[in-house]
Amino acid sequence: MNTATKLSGFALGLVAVFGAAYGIGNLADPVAPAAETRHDDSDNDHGAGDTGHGDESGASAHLPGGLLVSERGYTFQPAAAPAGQFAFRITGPDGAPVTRFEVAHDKRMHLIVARRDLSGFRHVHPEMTGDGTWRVASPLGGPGVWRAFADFTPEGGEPLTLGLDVTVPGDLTARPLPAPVTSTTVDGYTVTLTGTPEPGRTSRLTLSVSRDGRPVTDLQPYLGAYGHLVALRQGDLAYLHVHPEGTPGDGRTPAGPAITFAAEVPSAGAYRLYLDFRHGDAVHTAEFTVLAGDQTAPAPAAPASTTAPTPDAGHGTPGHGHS
Ligand SMILES: [Cu+2]
Repeated sequence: MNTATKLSGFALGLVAVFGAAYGIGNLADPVAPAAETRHDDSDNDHGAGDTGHGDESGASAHLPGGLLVSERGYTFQPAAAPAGQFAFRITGPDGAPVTRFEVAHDKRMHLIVARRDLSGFRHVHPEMTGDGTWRVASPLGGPGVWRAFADFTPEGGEPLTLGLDVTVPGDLTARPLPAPVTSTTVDGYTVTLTGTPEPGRTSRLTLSVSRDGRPVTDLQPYLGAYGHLVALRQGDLAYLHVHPEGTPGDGRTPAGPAITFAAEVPSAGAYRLYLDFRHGDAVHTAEFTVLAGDQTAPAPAAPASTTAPTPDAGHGTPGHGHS
């Protein structure tokens, strides 16, 4: 799994795929020709990339990421840690802790946590000791049940995201999911979203960053990109990690203000989007609630697709007030 392979996937627009496959597996897959043939009649089912995974254990091959604590023989196991720390291991098909991981997006392990009510998102990078134990200052922000996502690639394997519930005891204050918006602020930045995710097909989502009314055009690379986008589905916290189109330093990708993602969500429903971007030598996280599918979602700001006509024009809410 190398960067060039991933970039070719990006160039094909196969950026965002739920679950184990990042849309690149078939490049090394001897059954790829069959996969392409099947793709013709499978109409956008996750894009071409993961239709050829005949070697993956069937049941979970098409699930979104992060729903399973154990998948393809890899298991996300909590480990004892002193107060204020979070520790875990990934055990492999042989039952032993895995100690060899590929670097993906600058890190061998991405740990994302969100409380089950979708509040309190954090994205951190633990350090591994030689016995395969990963440790990090606890990102868990307060009482409640948290979902921890370990996003990694075992050496020589496919990317995988496993999910684990972690309870922080204490009095829980439930927070309702914030209403859908197309603009939000964080740390003095305003981030505006255009585009609407459509279930089952790739949608372009563009996030534009400004500060004090001026577009930010000097975003700093963070983990090899100008932005990282995680989407979590309300209800089960299905996990989607989306990387943007273009790479810093490729000669064609501007350092803002817009960061464009190609995202595919697996179903209609509400999703919480978390955009990590870096500016002023600090990482900021902008959050949005979006609705996908046949709901009263805000209409895209511009025609979003050159293909299918909008099937549900009657459901649009022009002048809905988001701007
Ligand atoms: Cu990360």
